[in-house]
Amino acid sequence: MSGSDVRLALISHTNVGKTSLARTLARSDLGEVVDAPHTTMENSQHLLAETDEGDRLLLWDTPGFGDSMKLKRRLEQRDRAVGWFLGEVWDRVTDRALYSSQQAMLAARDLADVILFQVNAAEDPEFAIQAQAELDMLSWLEKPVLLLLNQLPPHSRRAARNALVQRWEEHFGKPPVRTVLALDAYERSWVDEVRLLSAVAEQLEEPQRSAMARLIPAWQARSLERLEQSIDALSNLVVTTLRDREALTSGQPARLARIGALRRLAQRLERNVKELDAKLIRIEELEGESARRIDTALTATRSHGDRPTPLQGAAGGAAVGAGAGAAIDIALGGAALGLFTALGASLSAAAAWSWCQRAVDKRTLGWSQEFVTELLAEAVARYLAVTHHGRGRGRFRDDALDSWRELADEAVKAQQEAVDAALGKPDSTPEEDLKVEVRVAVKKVLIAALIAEYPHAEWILDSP
Ligand SMILES: Nc1nc2c(ncn2[C@@H]2O[C@H](COP(=O)(O)OP(=O)(O)OP(=O)(O)O)[C@@H](O)[C@H]2O)c(=O)[nH]1
Ligand SMILES: [Mg+2]
Repeated sequence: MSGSDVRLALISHTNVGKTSLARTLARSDLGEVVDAPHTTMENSQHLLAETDEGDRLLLWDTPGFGDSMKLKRRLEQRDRAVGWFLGEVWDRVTDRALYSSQQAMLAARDLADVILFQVNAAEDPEFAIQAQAELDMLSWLEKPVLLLLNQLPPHSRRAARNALVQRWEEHFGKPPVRTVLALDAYERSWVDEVRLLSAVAEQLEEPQRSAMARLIPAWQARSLERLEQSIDALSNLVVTTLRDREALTSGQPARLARIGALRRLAQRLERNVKELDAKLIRIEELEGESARRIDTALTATRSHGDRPTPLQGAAGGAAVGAGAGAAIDIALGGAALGLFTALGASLSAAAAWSWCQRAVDKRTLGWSQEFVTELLAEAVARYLAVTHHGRGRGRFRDDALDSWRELADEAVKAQQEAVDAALGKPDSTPEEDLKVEVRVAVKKVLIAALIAEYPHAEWILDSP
């Protein structure tokens, strides 16, 4: 075997988020994460990726720097005696800060080819004096440093991230820092991860540069495999929903028959959406669940929009005196809670018909194309929320969902033609063809969303 090791070390002031990022990148609940200084006390190595050629990508989690300004002053007084400092024996209990700083410097000096230095992006770079002192000390080791911004404002999209990167570049974009990247352990995506690895590759010499050229495609291939599996999951939901039919019970007043059929369709849909969430979470190797019901998700996102969507318009018009939420409730499961009896009568034909339409035989009800298009956007938002959820944050919760809906809507709109073509004729298209066509459209929408968020990453989305 002719492979090489590429070694990365996570270094930062204590409590910035090294272990959280290590968990996210290694996809495992390694180490200890606590909101307190000096939680991690020893250097530990984790395997991120390997190749058949015997290359290994290794990540070191390290204890954080303690009082770095004081330490730097002391080292400078001793004529930059890093050797002295690293040779001392510090008590890990009584000299926690010095012991941790020493471990960090040892890892940076002896265990790393590239240093990943994290800073809390909530700090103002102009006043980040601890980080400056730490970078000064690291610069004595003459190793390449990548500056990673974490703890970004929740749900920061492209423009906000770029602005932060630019501001930190202005202050820290000089040696030893080679590159500044936004990489939040809670909300990064696999596209960010591949970009991080390619930034690492740029800093390496042979033979590690070649090792990285083999490790990156391995990482990328695994990520793209997850993307393909997610596309399958989304496509299945769309095809199932497009073809779902419910018979109108005969002998009932027309409106009651329609509401009954709609309710049964909605219950199945809710189950299928939960199943989609569970699948997406499994594909990303996370744990957790989506607690929210599909009706809440569909209505909550609607109410933020400034344009009334077909769904909102229909619901608003339908529920005279009852409110849009109630109308949706009635249709999508509220009935099961007994609201049906109380409010059922206020559900007008308009509401039911905007989501549903009679099939050609006039005796069965199915979802309308408009509704399935809404559902597709919702499903894309769910994919984006799950794939951005970093393991460092623990179990998946769907509170980031709404923040992805706008991007999902735009991506659907950008691919409207493909979406319309795929969803337009569910009854006249053979099922196998329908599956293929829907899959093509879903993939186009997902890629459009990812490229809108990561415009410089088109190459990452191409198969290696
Ligand atoms: N919002 C946000 N919070 C984070 C992130 N990473 C870590 N945190 C929080 O920061 C705190 C410290 O996280 P750790 O991962 O333990 O930090 P560390 O750098 O390993 O800390 P030490 O081992 O003590 O030096 C925790 O409360 C985390 O929840 C991040 O990317 N985003
Ligand atoms: Mg730690």
